[in-house]
Amino acid sequence: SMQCYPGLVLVLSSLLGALALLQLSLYLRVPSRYGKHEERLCRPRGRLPARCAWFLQELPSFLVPALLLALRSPPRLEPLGCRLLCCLFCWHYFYRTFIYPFFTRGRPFPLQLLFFGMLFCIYNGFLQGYYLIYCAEYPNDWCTDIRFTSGLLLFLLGMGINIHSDLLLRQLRKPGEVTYKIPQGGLFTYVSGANYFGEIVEWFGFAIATWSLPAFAFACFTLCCIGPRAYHHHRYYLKTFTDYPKSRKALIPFVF
Ligand code: NDX
Repeated sequence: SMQCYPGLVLVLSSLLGALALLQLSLYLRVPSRYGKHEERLCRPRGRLPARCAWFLQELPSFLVPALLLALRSPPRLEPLGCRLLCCLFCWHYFYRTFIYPFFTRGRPFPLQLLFFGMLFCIYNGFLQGYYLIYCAEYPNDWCTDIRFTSGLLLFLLGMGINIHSDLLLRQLRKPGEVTYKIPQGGLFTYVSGANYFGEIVEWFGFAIATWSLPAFAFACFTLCCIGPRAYHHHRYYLKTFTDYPKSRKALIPFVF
């Protein structure tokens, strides 16, 4: 039966932090090669339709913690907080796995990145789920703690921004279309990476609500992964559209 090994959590979280730094060093200069940053468009081999790719890639992030939650043994009478927080994580990935892919109008996704993406989702799904279900301990009144309530609020706000922004992006294309247009409306009025901004706010909210090392490491990973990508999107738009709104920032409204 499984139990908590604090050393394992520490090692896995540190590795996630290191992976965040690796991402930052790799993707600050050149963007990761999918979507609008893929150079060779007409190479149908080695890709999967966006729908299958995002489904497969994100599935472990839902499945692994959901299974850990369902099959935990020995049963532990953990405070409500742990299960609730684990459910929040699963809830995001339920959306990302079972809803987002079925509406996406994205280009086919490179198999190689899909492979790494899936590995990452297994790793992170395990770390977050394992920590919350086997290790985390919260006082019984955690649900009224300012960290829990403010974190939850940020999480929900971020998720709302992320889902809304992805919807706005999707509506830029008719089914079957693969061209890029200038995103308009919602937070896109202020930033080029509105969906990324939402996702980053979401995971920092989650980190505050769980007040845990694994969740802070994941929030940093998210920042280092899609932060640079927002900057590259921004540069792409400025280069491609001469009428691109001048006051729009890359990631953080009014700042950067
Ligand atoms: N999946 C997270 N690293 C990633 C996939 C790539 O969920 O080797 C991280 C995630 C993975 C990455 C994942 C982990 C690290 C990897 C990386 C690849 C390399 C890297 C594996 C797992 C790696 C090391 C070295 C450490 C091993 O055609 P299209 O696709 O461009 O169409 C797009 C469309 N669109 C437009 N349509 C019309 N006009 C425009 N102007 C348009 N602009 C965009 O909208 C898409 O269909 C859609 C969204 O596009 P985009 O580019 O804005 O978002 P995208 O990057 O595709 O992300 C989609 C959502 C978004 O909400 C984002 O917040 C979330 O997923 N996401 C994405 C990446 C990571 C992540 C969240 C996280 O870290 N939490």
